Amino acid sequence: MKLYDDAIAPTPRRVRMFLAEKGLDIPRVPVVIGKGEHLAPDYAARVPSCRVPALELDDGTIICESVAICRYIEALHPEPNLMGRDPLEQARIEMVQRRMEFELLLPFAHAFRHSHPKMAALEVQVPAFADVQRVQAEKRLTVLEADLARQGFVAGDRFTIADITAFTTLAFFPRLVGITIDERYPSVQRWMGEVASRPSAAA
Ligand SMILES: N[C@@H](CCC(=O)N[C@@H](CS)C(=O)NCC(=O)O)C(=O)O
Repeated sequence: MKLYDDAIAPTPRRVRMFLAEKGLDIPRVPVVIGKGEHLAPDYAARVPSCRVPALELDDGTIICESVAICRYIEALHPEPNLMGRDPLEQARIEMVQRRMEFELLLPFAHAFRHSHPKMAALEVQVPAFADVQRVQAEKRLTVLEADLARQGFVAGDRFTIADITAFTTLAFFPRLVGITIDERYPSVQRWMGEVASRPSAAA
């Protein structure tokens, strides 16, 4: 198995954190987005979406999409559990994980991709869309603040894949889109500090 990985981009970091939580170390092949390596013909032949991360199995099978990769890893290495132990918990974690992806990550990612000069080569930028998405991101932060004021982690009382999605989002995008996790978000700050101190955050 090997993981096609970019050291800076937030989505591959989701998989690296997930693997680190499991205590797994899969060989990594760097694909540097900043150098356009994800668009190179040999990578595009393997991974037609030209995105990272991608997991290549020993028989050459490619799995794209960070959550699909995590689900595969979770099935192979169930402990420590990050995606739910029974059908109800799996549904609850998936519910929150999808909300973190669609409602938090995507607004931040769109705001970044449609406004940051470094993304101009990869995106047909629509600055007004970035502005709208920035507002959405701030609104979702407020909801997250309320959630984290009453529970320890994003999906409840224990660390899950939903925390990884939210943490890697908030560790990367806010300053790039002019949003500060400031005193308006004390519970988000508390939780960010706790997740940042987990060994997996170094991944
Ligand atoms: N939904 C995909 C998103 C993958 C993705 O967009 N990765 C970014 C890096 S964070 C990428 O490869 N960007 C290259 C590009 O935009 O051309 C996943 O979860 O794996």
